[in-house]
Amino acid sequence: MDEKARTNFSKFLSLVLRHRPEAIGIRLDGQGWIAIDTLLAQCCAHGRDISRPMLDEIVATNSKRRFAVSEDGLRIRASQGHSVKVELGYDAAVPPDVLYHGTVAEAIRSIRARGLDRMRRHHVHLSPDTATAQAVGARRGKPVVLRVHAGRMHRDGHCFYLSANGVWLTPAVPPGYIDFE
Ligand code: HQG
Repeated sequence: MDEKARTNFSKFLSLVLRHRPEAIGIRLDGQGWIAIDTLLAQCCAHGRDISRPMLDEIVATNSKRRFAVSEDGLRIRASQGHSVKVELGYDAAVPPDVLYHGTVAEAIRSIRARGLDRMRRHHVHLSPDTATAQAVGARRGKPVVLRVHAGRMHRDGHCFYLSANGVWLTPAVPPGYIDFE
């Protein structure tokens, strides 16, 4: 598979494993898992002919490790980023003192007023380093990176989770924990 085909299929997988499983007639379980056999059969039935080795290649090479295969090798799910209702079951974790959020200038006024909102996802997504946050913001325009005082938030009783692919998740970040300069 070339890079373009992999990206293309990875986007399709993100769509069905995070947002629109019904687009290919599958149902995710409560934790977001689907049997790989079922997934591949339904992909095929909807004009996407993907073999198991191709799927494994995408899981292994995905730059953000977006997808996780169960230990028995039978099921797959997205590690984070869902808009459909799932309970990923990550344990609460203690975050580092500072985490970063990549956004764009247009969003700053609203973020100053009401903090970071999870918008259409389950959580606000925070990155452990500025380079990742820059890349996240750059998806929408010229990136602006905000510093989030995660350690202080946690001490104040806010919950944090660490996804299987290293993204920090929290329900919301009030404006008092954000550095805007
Ligand atoms: C912004 C990608 C106005 C927020 C990335 C962001 C990440 C506000 C947008 C992952 C706001 C939501 C998540 C407020 C937040 N007012 N705008 N109060 N609060 N926003 O895509 O963090 O490729 O849902 O700054 O790499 O951009 O999908 O979240 O710009 O890891 O694997 O509202 O998605 O990963 O956008 O990205 P998103 P995000 P994947």
